[in-house]
Order: sequence, then C-alpha cells, then structure tokens
Amino acid sequence: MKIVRLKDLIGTDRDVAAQQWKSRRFLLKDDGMGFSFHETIIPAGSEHTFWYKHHLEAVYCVAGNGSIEDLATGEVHQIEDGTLYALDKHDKHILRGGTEDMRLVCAFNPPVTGREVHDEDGAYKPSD
Ligand code: 9YT
Repeated sequence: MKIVRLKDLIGTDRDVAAQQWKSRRFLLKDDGMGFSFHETIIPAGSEHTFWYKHHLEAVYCVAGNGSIEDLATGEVHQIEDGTLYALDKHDKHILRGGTEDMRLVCAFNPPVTGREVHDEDGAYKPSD
C-alpha cells in the first residue's frame, strides 16, 4: 500500500506548473497502477486549450467553478463541486476558470510518466 500526502509533493518533481495551471501528480506510470492521478488547480478567469490525443482523462471537480467547451460541438458545460467530465473521445476542449479557482482531481489512461507539459496542440506526448 502507498500513502501519498499533498504536503509531501509540494516542491518536488511531482509538483508541476505551467501557463497558469498547477498540478500535483500523486501517482505516475512508475507507481504501476495503470493510470496516473493528479490534482490540478485552474485559476479563476484563466483559459486553457487542451487536447489529450494520446490519453483518456476523467476529471472530478471538488471545489470552485468554471466551464468546459467541447470544440467539436461548441457545447459549453458548467463545472462545479460534484461535476465530473470524461474525455472519452480524446475531446479537444477549452477549460475556463470561473469566479473561483477550480480544484480538479484527474486520472489519465495511459498514465503520465513524469513532468509532461502541453505541446503546441495542448497534448502530452504518448507514454513510452
Ligand atoms: C484539468 C486537466 O486537464 N488536468 C490535467 C492534468 C494536469 N494538467 C497535469 O498534471 O499535467
């Protein structure tokens, strides 16, 4: 069994920040679970275009608010504490922070390996 505490990730390689988001990676590929598990903070009022071409992702909001726009359909869905979205079609999307910072719990399949940040398409490279 592994126990991972957020306070022990701060300032380590598993504490990743880029272009207005920050993420703490609780579980990575090397942890051998078959998925990676992250907490991501999306600041209020920020906007992000992501497209995980090589990964499936589920995201559960536990605090704050914002929205997600499906770039294939133009649909916009509100996100608040208790909302989950699943990018089951590698959906290209825009994530927008609302009036408060959004705190999101995320799982990736296949797992993220380490310190990935998004490329010009908003994607992570495929895992090895
Ligand atoms: C909200 C979202 O897409 N989170 C993805 C994980 C996070 N950006 C990370 O750990 O890289």
